[in-house]
Amino acid sequence: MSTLHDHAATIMRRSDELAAFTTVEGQITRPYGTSALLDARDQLAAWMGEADMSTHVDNVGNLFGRYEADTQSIDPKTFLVGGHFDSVVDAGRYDGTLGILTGIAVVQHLNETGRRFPFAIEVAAFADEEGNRFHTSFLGSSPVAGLWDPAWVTLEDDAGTPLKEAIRALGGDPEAIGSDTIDSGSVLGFIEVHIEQGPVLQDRNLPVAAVSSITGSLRATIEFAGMAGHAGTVPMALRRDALAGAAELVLAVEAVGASETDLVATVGTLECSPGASNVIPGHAHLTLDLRHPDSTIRERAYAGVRAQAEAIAERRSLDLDWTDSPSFAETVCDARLTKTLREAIAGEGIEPLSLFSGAGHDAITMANICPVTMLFVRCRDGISHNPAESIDEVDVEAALRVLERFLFAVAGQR
Ligand code: HGY
Ligand code: MN
Ligand code: MN
Repeated sequence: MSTLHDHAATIMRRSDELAAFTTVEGQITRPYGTSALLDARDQLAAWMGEADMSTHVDNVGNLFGRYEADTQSIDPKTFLVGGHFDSVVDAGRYDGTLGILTGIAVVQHLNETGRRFPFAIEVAAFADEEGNRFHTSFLGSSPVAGLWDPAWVTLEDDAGTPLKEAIRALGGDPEAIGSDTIDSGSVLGFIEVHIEQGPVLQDRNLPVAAVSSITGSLRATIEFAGMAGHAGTVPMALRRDALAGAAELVLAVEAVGASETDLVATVGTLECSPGASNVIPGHAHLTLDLRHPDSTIRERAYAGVRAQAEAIAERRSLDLDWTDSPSFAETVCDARLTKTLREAIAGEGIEPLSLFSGAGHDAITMANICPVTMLFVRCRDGISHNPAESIDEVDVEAALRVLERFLFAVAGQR
């Protein structure tokens, strides 16, 4: 029988093993719908099986491992523990996967010690949270939480591959996704263990903290079209340089982000074509990610960026194509569940701090069908969305202890 100390070591090892599932050698890059994602899912399913969970996959490609309730419980409800197993480009190895691996480890520990609850535990492994490939958010958890938009099946990635094809590559039926919503009456709650992705826990010398609320975000893909031409012969005054327009917008976005406390605004991708040193760029394509916990401020800032894009296009005689991407609203974690989580943290002798999350998480969508909470784990120097992402095994052990104690407390409340 393994202790939670042993399980923490297993999680560190498994995190390394999952990191090997990548589409780009030498990186961790695991977008939705790829064979790397499929292989990672198979590996997770195998680990779920070792923990005595039955597994199933839904149409969008999420994997669920179910650990049944005790035999006395008639018509038991489910408590969901989860995370995501897609990644950003050149990612770290803990963002998302930690929530799945801690869920599996706690279930395995419960199973090894012969304990079950008056509810089933399902470990939810979401197939797409980052949304990098199709410029989405929470593609995996959206249908689960009843927030699937059927129009999304017409989305394409930057190479023109339809989302439908990516769904089928994971074995799903694009037309059936809408029917995969979990009945909210059957779910008691959702918890995700996630790296903090910020420096506060390190600064406070704490291993874990509860999450009080999660920011909201607005996103767009933006295209400027001008006129490609000869870099040596077209006079400056006659140019319609799409990249120069995009460059102006990048700086405008930075200024908007800096204009208000807690507002952040990022251009994370910028591409131009045709892309040759002696050709004036005729097209520029960029993405906007803008966040603030208050929707009024967020929407005002977003409208401000759009107005600046329009003004730049007008002044430079460029065509502007602005497309709103799926965005997410700010979410407050459930007060009762988060109180239970704080008590579990205190029960482990750790000061029960609550943190705000500036990153988006599947708890946002899951809050549509059940109470949600999150446990943050300290990460070194707050670095995330970066291969240097790093956590300590001893903090993972603390997270496992808190998670298990939390589940016992939820069971005690039933
Ligand atoms: O973008 C986010 O906040 C998250 O990491 N998906
Ligand atoms: Mn992330
Ligand atoms: Mn994440």
